Order: sequence, then structure tokens, then C-alpha cells
Amino acid sequence: MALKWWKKAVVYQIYPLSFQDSNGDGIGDLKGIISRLDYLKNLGVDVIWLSPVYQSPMDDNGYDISDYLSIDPIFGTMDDMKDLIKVAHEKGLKLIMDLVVNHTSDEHIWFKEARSSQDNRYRDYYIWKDEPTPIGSVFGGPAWTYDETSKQYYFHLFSKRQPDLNWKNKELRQHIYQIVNTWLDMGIDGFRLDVIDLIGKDVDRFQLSDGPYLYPFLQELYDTCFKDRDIMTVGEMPGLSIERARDITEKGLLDMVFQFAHVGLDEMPGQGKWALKPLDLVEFKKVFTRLQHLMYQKGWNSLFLSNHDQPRVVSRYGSLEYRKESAKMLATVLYGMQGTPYVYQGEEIGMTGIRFSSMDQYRDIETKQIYQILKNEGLTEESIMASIYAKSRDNSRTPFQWDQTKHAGFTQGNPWIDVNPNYLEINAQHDVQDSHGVFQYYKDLFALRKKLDVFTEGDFRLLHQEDQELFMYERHHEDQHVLVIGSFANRERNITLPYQNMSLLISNDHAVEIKPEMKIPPYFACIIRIGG
Ligand code: TEU
Ligand code: CA
Repeated sequence: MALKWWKKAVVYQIYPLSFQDSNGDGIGDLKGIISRLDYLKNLGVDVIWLSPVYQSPMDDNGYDISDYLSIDPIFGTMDDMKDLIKVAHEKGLKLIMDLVVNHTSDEHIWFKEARSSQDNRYRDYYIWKDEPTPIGSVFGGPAWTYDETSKQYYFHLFSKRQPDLNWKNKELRQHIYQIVNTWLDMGIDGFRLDVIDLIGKDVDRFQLSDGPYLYPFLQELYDTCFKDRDIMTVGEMPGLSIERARDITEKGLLDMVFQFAHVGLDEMPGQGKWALKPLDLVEFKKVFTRLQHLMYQKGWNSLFLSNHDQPRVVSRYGSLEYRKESAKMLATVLYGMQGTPYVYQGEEIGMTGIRFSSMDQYRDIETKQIYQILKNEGLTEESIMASIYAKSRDNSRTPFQWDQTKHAGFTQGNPWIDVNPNYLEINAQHDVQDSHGVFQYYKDLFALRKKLDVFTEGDFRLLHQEDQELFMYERHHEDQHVLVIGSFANRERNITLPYQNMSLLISNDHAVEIKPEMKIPPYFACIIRIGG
């Protein structure tokens, strides 16, 4: 069977608020994105994943939608959106949209109607109770808020301005499917489905992620919207086990899943993202090994370490001292595996996280809420800020750093969130021209992936499993045999390669000679072909 196009594709996530402003209001927009499509083509991108640009009060930066079928004026018009789809396709780029249907904004007409009275026809589009139950919001605090008008509590797993939809309501589901098909008929190439693991929830039985109705609703969504189209779907499923992720992709209900088994490895188990713990690389390698083995010749993996919710990968897992080397190393070990690569804007030039000097500079609702919650719990300012510096979503939401001009070329106006001051040193203009830049390395790595089938079709064998610094694995497919090496060490160290006929495919330090006994520099990375 011919390989599905999205198995070979490189996906690039654009967070529109922070990508490129075109009209000087300090906010990224659709025209700005159109002006940068050649940059993405140059990198070797095949698909753009566009975070939400629908009408929204921006309580959660667009993940709170008040009208699924209109574009928020801050991003432009529906004509701009159609223009983006058209120009992207002309340039050979596909475009998938972010579908946020676990919840709406509280400004959506359905919720405005629903909260107006208990017998309103839209009441059952949402989840109401006379008394709250002990369920917490992902952003901290309770998941129930009392509505004074209609005298009941409504359910929201995220902010109180993001009421959860009641997917058990068939009319609601049909309404969602109409919206999905409207966008697909407009020519987009698929969706990233936001927290889609939650749509099967049974709140009364406290079954939230991977709930009892998940499969039936995914099947109905697939049959009604996706089945007869040559599109790509990726479901964000934070609460799903690897086994269930494989099952869903093997059944084809979704083409692939954002699985979170590796995301929480630098947090204290069960205590959430703000309770920090150093990454245990052995654990990290075990999780990826399980993902690779479980999905091999069955489901399909998404390969990501960065996105608009996660800290910048070079700050989280790499090194600021060895920024470029570690950025390339992380890309090598991640994108050398089987799966579809997902690059988050700025990852390809080694952008770093941010430490704002004042809480007033933070914009993310999750960050602002947790600051207050931890303060009320009596934590010291120092420990709270250590958690926020490490894990705030604003780390990945500072404006894209295009060049050394004011505000890094992102805007001629005042940016909605401050630009990272390191833009003078870290920016696309500088990095793209650097033959040893991160951009060029990403470009070479993606070209290599497309050249050799072993990266898409091959098996996976982890080496040196207990080594705390080395992520090394083999991939085999027919006559292709490659070895992927990444050092997480900030020091020089020795490695032994028990192979004879080795040829270098890519490396982040060409001064290092490839031989059976090697001394490798900090954050060294390479991919070697074995047997020619
Ligand atoms: O994120 C869901 C999710 O897993 C987040 O709760 C994430 O783990 C958390 O923000 C990390 O701190 C999706 C979107 O990607 C996120 O931006 C939205 O805020 C959220 O859903 C609600 O739509
Ligand atoms: Ca703008």
C-alpha cells in the first residue's frame, strides 16, 4: 500500500499571535504568515499546523472560540484565510487547522443562550449541575463555576470562560460535524484536534480523558467528516495511554496522536507540571522506546518536544552554553525516530525560553492563575518563579525572532508580549545565513529523512539503555542501517562503535572523526550509515 503522504511530511506549527505582524498592531496575523511562506518552504516544511484564528475573546489565546466559522479581526478576514490556503497550496504547502471542540468560549452564542435559562434549547449543549463535584481545572481551581442567571454550576476543565461541550448531545455533535465539513470544503488539509481525548467524558462517573464515549464519537466524527477525504488528522490526547493511542491510529479513527508519555518526565510524579524534577534520560529513552516499538507497523507516531504549551526545547532539555549544538542534538535524536516530525515555530533557529523580570509581563492565563494559587498556598516567590521560568507557556509564545531590527522584525508596533532580549544574537536572518546554524541543520536533517526510507519504515533498537548521558539507537530497513547518536552530556566523553564500515550522514561537529573508539564533545550528535 502506498505510503500515506503525512508519514513523510514535516509539519510546522504556527502560533499566529506571535509569528509575524503585518499591520503594526503588535499582533501576528494571516497576512504576516503569507509573507513568510517562502521561509517555511526553504526549511523543507510540507504542512503548516495553524493554531486557532477563529473569533475569540482571547482568554486562552484563541483556544476559547466564540464563532467557529469566522476569523477573529485581529488576525484578518475570511478572505485573508482563503488567501492563505490558496497561496500555501500554490507553494506546495498543505495547511491543517486547530479544532477546539471539547469546549467553546463563554461568548459563543450557544453558551449565551444556554446560560439564559434552564429550559433554553441550547442548555444541554453544556454540562450543568445543581451542586459541584470534586473535579479540578487543568489551570488550577475547581472545574465548576456557578452561573447566577440560571442558578446552576457549569463544567469547565480549563478556564471558567471555556465551558465544556456536552458531546452526549447528538444535536451538538451534528452541529460540530457541519462546522468541520465546512472547513474541509474550504480546502484545508486536515486538523489538529485539541484535547480530543476529553470528548468521551462521563463527568458523573469522573471519567474525563479516554472516557466511555470516546471511541463512538471518534468513529462518528471519522465517518461523517474524514472518511472519504485525503486529509491528515492528529489528535492531542494528553490523558491517553500509548496502547490506546496505537489502537486509535491503527483503527484509523485519527491518523496520529500527540501522546504525552514523555511530556511529564521532568515533573514530580502526580504533582503536575509546576513541581519540578530533573529529567532522567534513562526514563526518557524508555518512553520513546516503548512508543517506537508499540507503533511499529501498527499505529503512527507524532514526533514532538516543542509546542505552544511546552517550554522551549533547548532550554528544557539542552544547554544555553551549548545552545546550537544541543538544539541540533535534540533534533537529531527526536527526528531520527519513526513518526511525523512536528517543528514548533522558532525551534528551527534555537530560540530559548524567557525569564520576564515582572509577572506583569506574563500573558498566559495558566501562568497567571498558577502564580496566584501557589502564592495563596504560601510558596516563596523564588520557588514560584523557578516553576514559572521552567514551565510557563509564555516561554514559547514570545514573538518569533526574525532579525536584529526593533522587536526582532516581528512588528513595527508594540508587541502584545515582550520580545526575548536575546533576539540580537538569536534570529532567523542571522541563523539562516550561518552554514553551521540550527536552521541549516534542520533543513539537512529533513532532507536526509526524505532521502532514506529507513527513517519512515525502519525498526528501532535502543543501545546503551542505562547510559544517563547518551541517547543512541539503530534503525534498520531492508539494506539501510543507520545509527543515531545524541549526547546530553555537557562534557567531553568516550564512546565505542562496534561497527566496521561506517559513513557519516550528518553531524553537528564535523571536526569529530567517526571511528570505532571516539571522543565526542558536549552535546555531540550525528547519524551514521552502517555498511554503506
Ligand atoms: O492543551 C491541552 C493540554 O494538555 C494543556 O492543558 C497543556 O497540557 C497545558 O496547557 C500545559 O500546561 C490544549 C491547548 O494546546 C492549550 O493551549 C489550551 O490551553 C488547552 O488545550 C485548552 O484548549
Ligand atoms: Ca497584526
